[in-house]
Amino acid sequence: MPIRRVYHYPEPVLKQIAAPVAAIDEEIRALAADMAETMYAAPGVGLAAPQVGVSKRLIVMDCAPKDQPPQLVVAINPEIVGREGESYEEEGCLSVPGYYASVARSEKVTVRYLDLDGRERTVATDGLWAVCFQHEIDHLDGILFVDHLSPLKRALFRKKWQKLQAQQEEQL
Ligand code: K1U
Ligand code: ZN
Repeated sequence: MPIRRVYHYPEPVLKQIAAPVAAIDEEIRALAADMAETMYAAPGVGLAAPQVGVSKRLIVMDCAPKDQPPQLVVAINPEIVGREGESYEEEGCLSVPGYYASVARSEKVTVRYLDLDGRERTVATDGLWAVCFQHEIDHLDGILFVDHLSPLKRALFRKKWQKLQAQQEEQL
């Protein structure tokens, strides 16, 4: 189960609308296993297939608190089927390392998806699970959390990102 490269902004694959998974076969099982390992190694609480360069509708997540056992969720072709309330939480993204910002999201979301056995599941989520589902499903639609920022904050982000990139190039 190799750890895969995480693609960073502004890689074009992060802007594409990912294709539905047509069949849950060995390739999809291997991709899900690699993504879980990549997420835990990062470390992160979620990862979407486009972030490892695969434009398919598959996400992995584990938002269990650190003092509780891991709770890996693999969601294939996930869809938000219900929303309630509003929340405003700070987010990060493994594809935009070093940048954090508060984003307006629904407070609770109900999500329908297929698990790795092809069973349809519907889960009602809140807290970090709800934020993470919205963040990861956005990735499948080519949307990054910085796309939710106001035009002014997005312009500041682009400036800061260019600076971070320049600093990294200096260090190489
Ligand atoms: O999709 C991603 O880029 C993963 C991202 C998911 C996410 C983070 C915060 C709010 C919503 C969605 C991350 O996991 S960034 C890393 C992170 O936030 C984290 C890492 C370790 C422990 C707890 C959080
Ligand atoms: Zn992300």
